[in-house]
Amino acid sequence: MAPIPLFTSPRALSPFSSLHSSFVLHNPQSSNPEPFKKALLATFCPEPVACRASRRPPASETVSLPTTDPSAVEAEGTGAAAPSPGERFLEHQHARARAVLILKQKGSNEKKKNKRGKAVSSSVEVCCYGCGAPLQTEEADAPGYVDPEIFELKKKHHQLRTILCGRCKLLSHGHMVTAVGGHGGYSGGKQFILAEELREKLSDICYDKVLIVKLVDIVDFNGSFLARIRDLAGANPIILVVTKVDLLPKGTDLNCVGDWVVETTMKKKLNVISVHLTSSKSLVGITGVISEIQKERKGRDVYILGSANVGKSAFISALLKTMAKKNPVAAAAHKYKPMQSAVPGTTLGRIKIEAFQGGGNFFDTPGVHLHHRQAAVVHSEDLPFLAPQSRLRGQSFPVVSKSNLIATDNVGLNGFSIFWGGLVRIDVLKVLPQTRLTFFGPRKLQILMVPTAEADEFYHKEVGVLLTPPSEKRRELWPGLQSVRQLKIKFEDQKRPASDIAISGLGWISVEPFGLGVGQNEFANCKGELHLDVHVPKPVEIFVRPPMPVGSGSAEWYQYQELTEAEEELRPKWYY
Ligand SMILES: Nc1nc2c(ncn2[C@@H]2O[C@H](COP(=O)(O)OP(=O)(O)OP(=O)(O)O)[C@@H](O)[C@H]2O)c(=O)[nH]1
Ligand SMILES: [Mg+2]
Repeated sequence: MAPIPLFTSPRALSPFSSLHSSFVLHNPQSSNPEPFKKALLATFCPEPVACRASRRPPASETVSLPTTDPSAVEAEGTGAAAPSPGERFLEHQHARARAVLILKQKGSNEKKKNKRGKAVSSSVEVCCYGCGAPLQTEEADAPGYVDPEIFELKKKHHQLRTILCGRCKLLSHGHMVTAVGGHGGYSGGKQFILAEELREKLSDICYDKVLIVKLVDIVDFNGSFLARIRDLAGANPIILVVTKVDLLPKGTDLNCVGDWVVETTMKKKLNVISVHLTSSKSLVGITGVISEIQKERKGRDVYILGSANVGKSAFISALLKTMAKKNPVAAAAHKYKPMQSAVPGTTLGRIKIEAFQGGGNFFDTPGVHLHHRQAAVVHSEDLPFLAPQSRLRGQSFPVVSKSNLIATDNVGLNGFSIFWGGLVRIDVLKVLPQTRLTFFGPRKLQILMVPTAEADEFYHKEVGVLLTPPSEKRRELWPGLQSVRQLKIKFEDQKRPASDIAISGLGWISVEPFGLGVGQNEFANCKGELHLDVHVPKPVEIFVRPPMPVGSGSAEWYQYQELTEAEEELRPKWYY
């Protein structure tokens, strides 16, 4: 796709009015009415939604992109169509190769043969096609477990390649089975693999000549960016893929988001060939990435790298599904595609996937577990809270009314604290009466507002109850929000948000200094800074960044950088 032309236009702010006095502000998605008895003010207003995309990708790229109904996705490891003779041949070849490997290893381990008789040694390097963990028949709770009888049967029929381990089967049914321990909120145990061990499995990629596809989650752009990717990738070329763009608020113009991503990537001094905005659910951008990979790989293998849970395995599945239309090798590989799940730490080993006609492989890899993301402090059972299930909708404070100002005491959010579940607290110290904070993140977290004077007591009482995660079971061991960052956010422009406050592993808060109806004089008088204190669990990182242009209207306020031709030439192009 050709580069997208630059576009700037003045921004029209959404109608905005505010009202609040004191105590709890509610989230209408909650079914529990009890806390709201106390509420003197309580509603939130989602971001207004109207599509204003300034430019669409060329028809050649859009027409061929099928959309996917997630509910219609096949269960892992099952295929609707019967295998073709070619696929059967490939399957047979793989099974044979793996069986030979087992026999070899069995021979060399003859003396150490398992005392339990039939059990297969865990050192046998035949891996589960879902997660890449070595298959084993000893520890039922550990990754890679297969019933010994099934293992023998599959081995006999040369079908070891078709084995999905017990944990992957549970994951495919929506269970949250963590396998990565010793990191953050859960202590780990015998059956856990350490985050450091997973990272170690990536340590030799930098010595090979490969093509790297680095994935970043758009909902947690800064938290999942993996700035030190060069430690893993070495000097190998990198294609940057931004995942989950289907989750962006309705009306978002991907042209603006693409430019924003390129700007941010340039600031992080990461050199990439190109940037792709994609969704593995709707398949947006997938054909573009496939063409780019085919152009750039030049016979090399392709490694998919990224932080845990950014969507690497889902992305490979989307690639295979799209490639399968013209490529029987990819079609065969798609039947045994890697497992995807909302649990960070789904993939536990390198998974080789033969996908290119004429040779060459994709490698799915274990995600890098970063200590500064919320997933590192939240207990594994509470992780579903962190995963957005559907398109984000901003929740704004103070409350926006479609009509007019309902009332105002002329202090705005000053003197209030806003809780984002039990994971974030924002004390509003000094803002304009019209300042608006809009939260973008998983909808399962309630957003509640109380006067700052009562915030400590409120948190103590409601953490694990109204303020989740942590869930009630975990509140006793919950360390609390020990880290406070004092933010001074500068603003100059009346017509655009000042900044985003991004919370690693969760989402972000857009800070708009002004609402509608502020005249030039008032603007001139108020010019300055906004003061906020942000509390989070200790290791969690807070990023203050230029506002991401999302939602309807963002195309009007988003400012493209003026670039010289030379600068334009140096910048990576973005596609979707
Ligand atoms: N809405 C949406 N969800 C996605 C997309 N890609 C992945 N997901 C979801 O994100 C979660 C993580 O996806 P995975 O593919 O397992 O992520 P991963 O990077 O392989 O994770 P690890 O193997 O743990 O490192 C799953 O619940 C996916 O369904 C996407 O494009 N859109
Ligand atoms: Mg994975």
